[in-house]
Parts: sequence; structure tokens; C-alpha cells
Amino acid sequence: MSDFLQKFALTGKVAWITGASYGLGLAYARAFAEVGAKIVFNDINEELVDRGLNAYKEAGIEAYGKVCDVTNEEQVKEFVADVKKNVGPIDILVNNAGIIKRIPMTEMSLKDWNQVINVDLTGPFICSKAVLPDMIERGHGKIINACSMMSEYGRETVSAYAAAKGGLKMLTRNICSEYGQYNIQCNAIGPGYIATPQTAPLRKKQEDGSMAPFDRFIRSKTPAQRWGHTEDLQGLAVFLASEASDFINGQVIYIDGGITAYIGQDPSNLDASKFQDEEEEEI
Ligand code: NAP
Ligand code: GCO
Repeated sequence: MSDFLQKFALTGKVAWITGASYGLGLAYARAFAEVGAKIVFNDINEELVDRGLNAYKEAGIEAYGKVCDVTNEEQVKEFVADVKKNVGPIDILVNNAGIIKRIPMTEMSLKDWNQVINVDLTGPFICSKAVLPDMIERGHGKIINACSMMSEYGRETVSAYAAAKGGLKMLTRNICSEYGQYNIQCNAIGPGYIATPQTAPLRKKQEDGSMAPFDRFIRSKTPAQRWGHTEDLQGLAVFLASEASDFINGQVIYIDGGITAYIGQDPSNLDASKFQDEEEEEI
């Protein structure tokens, strides 16, 4: 491999992707493994970890996976120490684990609000805090946060999620500000609307088989007129985890088929028949 291409490789790097048993986390991990990284992941329960271990095995990837709740600082510290002992110190952290609760704000309980903020904002704080000391000592590190369209925009029913993802954008900038001097880069990926289980309820066809109104709305707002696929995010994830991006820091990069550039078209003008035969992918 040429020296130039080598900058995009992750040969021998230990990459921890949180909540990576399926969905976007699994897609990031698969791409990292493809370019040589050792994959480490956690998830919230044994069932999900087993599901992840099977998925990695099927893909021919040797992954190290354990149960660990990203909102529990003790568990996270133990997980990081365990990984250091059994796999090696963490070079790359992807704060991927996230949840959403779609509830109008006036009906949202404080418990639900706190849960979303805890997983989506406090979790990245806890996990980043746990890996930073070793990254500082070793003079390099990459942290990639999972931002969202909701890091920029609001929408009905997602107040806690938007507050968390907006906060995560600023945590990204702050980790860059505090630790950039140690050759640590913290950036974020801002996916648009990607077809994963998290967004499946938004695409669910109506009883008569016609397109969900939200599906129509998103396609009308997206110049590409489609939902993203997990593969759409893999290239940027590898780039941000690699040496090739060493002078990019504190940025949120959006992968959204153009949503953030476009005011959108009148949804009633969208020709829904073009998308009628699209199959939902299994992830
Ligand atoms: P997902 O399918 O819901 O996967 C997230 C994973 O994190 C799940 O396995 C989830 O477990 C796990 N998790 C939840 N709470 C956790 C905790 N406390 N500790 C450890 N793991 C936990 O989500 P996704 O669609 O792949 O999205 C991944 C990330 O990208 C999220 O942060 C999401 O907000 C963000 N994002 C997604 C989209 C999209 O369109 N899909 C767009 C923008 C941003 P459970 O299954 O039990 O919840
Ligand atoms: C919603 C969605 C979003 C997306 C994503 C957009 O209900 O509007 O779930 O929030 O998943 O984060 O970038």
C-alpha cells in the first residue's frame, strides 16, 4: 500500500463503537474492520451483544463485545479497563449508542426526558472521559459522535432528542478545544434520515399500502429523494477515524442526501409511484 493510502487505513487500531450490535454502529464497525481495525463494542443487554457477536462472526470479523450501559460510569470504566487488558488501549471511540422517544413535549415525563439526555448526551461524555486519559498519554486519539439533523433543526415530538443532539454538537467542539493539543480529534457524523430500525416507524406504509406521510415528507425535503443506507455513512466514518483527517477537528459533517442545503419541495408534487416497489432492508 502506498504511504498515501496507508493514511486511510486503520491497521491494528482498537476501535470501540458503542451500541453496535445492529444498525449504524454495526455498519461503522464493519467498515473499520475492512480497513484493518480491531473491533470492540458494547450494548445494553446480553441478547443484543449476542446478536452483535453473531453478526460480526457471520461477516468474518473477530469482535470483542460485552454488556455495558453507556450511562453508567462505573460500568464504562470497567469496560475500558477490560478492553485495555484483553485487546489493547482504545485508539478510536464512536459514541454511537442512542435512543429516541417521540412524545409531544407537554406530554413528556421528566423520566423520559432524562433517559434520552442520559443516553444521547451524558453517555458520550462518560465514554469520552473514560478513553481520553490513555489517548492523551499515547499522543493520539479519535472520537466520533453521532449527531443528527436534530443537532440543527427542531421538529414536533423530539424535544429531548434535539436538545441532546444539539448538546452533542457542542460537546464535540469542546473536546476538540480541550484536547486538540494532544493530537486528539473529535468530530461528529450528522446522518440525515437513514433506514434503520430507529426510523422504521416513520416509514411504515399505511394500511392501504400507500406511502407514510412522513416518508413522503422526508423524500420531498431530500434532493436525493431517498432515505440513506447505512453504507452511505461508512466512508466518512473511516476517514474521520484515520490519520488522513488529522487536521479536521470539532466539525459536524452531514450526510443527508442534501437535506441541510434544500428548503424542500411541496410533498404533494412528489411522484410516490417511483418508490412503491422499494424493499425495506434488514439491518
Ligand atoms: P439504533 O438502531 O437504535 O441502535 C442504537 C444502539 O444503542 C441499540 O443497540 C441500542 O439498544 C443501544 N443502546 C441504547 N441505550 C444504550 C445504553 N444506555 N448503553 C449502551 N447501548 C445502548 O440506532 P441507529 O439508528 O443505528 O443510530 C445510531 C446512532 O445514530 C444513534 O445515536 C442515533 O441517534 C444516531 N442517528 C441515527 C439516524 C437514523 O436515521 N437512523 C440519524 C441520525 C442520527 P436498544 O436497541 O435496546 O435501544
Ligand atoms: C425523527 C428521527 C430523527 C432521525 C435522525 C435525523 O423522529 O425525526 O428519528 O431524529 O433519526 O436523527 O438525523
